Amino acid sequence: MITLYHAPRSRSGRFIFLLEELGAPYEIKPVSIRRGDGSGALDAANPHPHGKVPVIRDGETTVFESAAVALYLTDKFPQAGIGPAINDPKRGAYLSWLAYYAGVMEPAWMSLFMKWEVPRGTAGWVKADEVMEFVHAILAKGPYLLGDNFSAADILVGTTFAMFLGGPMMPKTDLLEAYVKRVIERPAYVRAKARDNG
Ligand SMILES: N[C@@H](CCC(=O)N[C@@H](CS)C(=O)NCC(=O)O)C(=O)O
Repeated sequence: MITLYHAPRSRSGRFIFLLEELGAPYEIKPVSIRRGDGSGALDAANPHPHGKVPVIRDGETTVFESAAVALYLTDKFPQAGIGPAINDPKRGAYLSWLAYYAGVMEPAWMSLFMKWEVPRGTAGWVKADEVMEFVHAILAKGPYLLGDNFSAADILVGTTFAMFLGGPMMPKTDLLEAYVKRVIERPAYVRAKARDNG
């Protein structure tokens, strides 16, 4: 049984989506988090080192950081086929997208949001428009980041677009809109949304 530490309307909602896709046995443990608007509080029941979500527990194992949680779960429940296994030719692309999401995409969007200059050669990530150009080129070959295979990388990227596409950080295009639609029309997303809101 996987325990997902979850706060409504946060990054942990994506893991309800993933767990539903995987058909994994799971329970949700609601925790409070400190919100950007100053509401909320640290929760002593949350095992995350900084009081954030998502975190999962699997027996004695604790995993935090979205990309790590995604990889752990898709490796643990391979039968769903949404995380290429170690010898799959798409494994490298899968790992790259998970790391790229955490290490390049999120910092790029946050830099734009905070109006931080991204110095080429030292920042470790690139400007948001370069990220969007790259994602666009990959999805033009689509329909998913790994081509024909929907993966947990689409859960991270697709749900982020679902939330922010059309805003100042992510200009809307027909191609990206169609991608978001493909991701959020999945029955597992609809079930997860109902659990997140309920
Ligand atoms: N890099 C982390 C970010 C997690 C994160 O910042 N989660 C937010 C909710 S969307 C949070 O828990 N914020 C509470 C806080 O910063 O104390 C991941 O991807 O898992």
